[in-house]
Amino acid sequence: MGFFDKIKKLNLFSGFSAVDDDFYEELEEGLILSDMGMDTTLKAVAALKERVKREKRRSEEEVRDCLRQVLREMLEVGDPGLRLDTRPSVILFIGVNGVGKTTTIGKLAAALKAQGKKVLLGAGDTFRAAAAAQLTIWAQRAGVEIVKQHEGADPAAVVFDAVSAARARGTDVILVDTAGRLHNKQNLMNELNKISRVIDRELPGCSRETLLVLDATTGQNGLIQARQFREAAGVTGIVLTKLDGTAKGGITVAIADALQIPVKYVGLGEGIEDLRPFDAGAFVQALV
Ligand SMILES: Nc1nc2c(ncn2[C@@H]2O[C@H](COP(=O)(O)OP(=O)(O)OP(=O)(O)O)[C@@H](O)[C@H]2O)c(=O)[nH]1
Ligand SMILES: [Mg+2]
Repeated sequence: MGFFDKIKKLNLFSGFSAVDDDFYEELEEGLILSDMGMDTTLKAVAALKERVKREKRRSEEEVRDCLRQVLREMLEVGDPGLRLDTRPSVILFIGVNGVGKTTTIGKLAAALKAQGKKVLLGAGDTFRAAAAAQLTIWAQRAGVEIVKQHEGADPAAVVFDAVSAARARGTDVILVDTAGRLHNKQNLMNELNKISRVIDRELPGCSRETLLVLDATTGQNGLIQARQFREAAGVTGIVLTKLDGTAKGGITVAIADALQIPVKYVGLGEGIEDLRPFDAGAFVQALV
């Protein structure tokens, strides 16, 4: 069983008898039900019609294959890899509360360590005491170092400390956790900007990723969040969590298409192994 098999296959071809208007209508409904959203669904179906006609496809398997290709092209909107060229490089994790930021950091720390990289976690979520405690557990599980301060500390100061520690210790990658919830949205955005400025100042020219973590089960709501964060924080990639067991995998295409930001990782469970680099080909194979 491949890793992406944890994604539920969409039931899109149950009523297939021929490529006709009924088929396309049902397909549209199926895609919308999978949280692909109206705009992206219409775009995908139009592209499929065009392709099926051009390539004279008829059988269910041929049309299925065309759909896979259409979705794959819509998913490939940028480099899905991480840019980690400098020592240290920095990856900032942002997103609203509960989406899976801290868990994703733990999983990614373990994966990067397994690649031979020296990893340091920065506990930039100082809003709740429990946040640093949770990240500490993940640091232990992954066998990596962590820099933290007391509850209520300035997250930018934590990042400053993490950068200093990373320099002193020859760390390859710093993974920075952030708070998902603050007193209000403006506070949150100001805080992210401040963190960003500290990184710019302390590590000019460093490789840097800002990964927006989105919970796949929140559907189109995730898109709204993504738009807000994109404007405020210069997102370089998406991590889509909780794709395990949801029949809403279409949200992945909606996000890539609507935001034109590459999905870089997907979370398919709560365990340390349950994170994978995003592979559009394998993903559409599992989805369709
Ligand atoms: N099924 C499943 N659960 C996940 C996945 N990723 C995270 N979770 C769970 O989602 C819950 C929230 O995860 P956290 O990592 O604490 O989320 P967070 O974004 O750090 O939340 P805040 O710190 O409150 O902003 C936890 O119970 C995780 O185990 C995933 O890919 N699949
Ligand atoms: Mg957290």
